[in-house]
Amino acid sequence: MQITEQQIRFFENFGYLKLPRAFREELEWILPEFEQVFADRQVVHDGSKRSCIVPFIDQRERLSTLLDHPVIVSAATALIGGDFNYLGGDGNYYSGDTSWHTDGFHTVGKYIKMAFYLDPVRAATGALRVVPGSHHTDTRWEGRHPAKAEELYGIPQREMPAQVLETDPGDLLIFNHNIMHASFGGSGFRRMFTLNLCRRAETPAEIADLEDYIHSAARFWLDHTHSELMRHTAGPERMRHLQQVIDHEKALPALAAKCRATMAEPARG
Ligand SMILES: O=C(O)CCC(=O)C(=O)O
Repeated sequence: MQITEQQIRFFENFGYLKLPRAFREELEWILPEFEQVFADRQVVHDGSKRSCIVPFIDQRERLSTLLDHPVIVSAATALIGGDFNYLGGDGNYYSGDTSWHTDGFHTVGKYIKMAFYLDPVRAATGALRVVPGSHHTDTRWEGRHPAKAEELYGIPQREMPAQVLETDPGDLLIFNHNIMHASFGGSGFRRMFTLNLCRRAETPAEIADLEDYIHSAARFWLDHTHSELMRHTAGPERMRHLQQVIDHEKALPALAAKCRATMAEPARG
């Protein structure tokens, strides 16, 4: 599947892209592998609050190969360049609504998320919704503040003008980390996992930003961004997407140790 020039332009301008049925054939192994990660980690989700495992695809050899998958590689290459970095990702059983937020806010570099929703999700049942264009770094635009919908516009958050990205299992969603996103009405058992990727950092400002991102994984009590399994099963192509992160994560073990000493449990997102 090649990403077209029009899709690249759409992503640049609106901050998201949907690739319908991109992983339809792989679903027959992705679904049991997803469940197996939760079983292996003995995480029993009871629907009352989000269950989250980080990094996620790294937990299983076969899931790790998603990073080598032609759709992932060609989409990432088109959107952020062929020497993109893999930054880990999460696997979730979501529970209920997710209010409006961004995944950080990067004024340098380019950070994207690829999301696999493993249950059909519609507008009223937990489909991701985005405020198109809200990833642009002009922070003066008040459309970037849907979390203040009540205060700014006198409407509930779920009535903010937004694009609802309804998906079926096998579809792939890609969005810029800066974009405002949310979901409403999802069940207590909504399954989804992600890969976070960024453009290779080149300038000192981009490298500092990459290090900040890497260090933020301390809240998950991680000493490394990627698992041993992910690294040890990597061929040279995959290593291209791991190496810059490995080179810039030296401070992570000490930061994770501090989090272990001060937090009751690893963060859930
Ligand atoms: O699906 C959801 O409820 C939210 C997903 C999300 O916020 C994310 O992956 O960053």
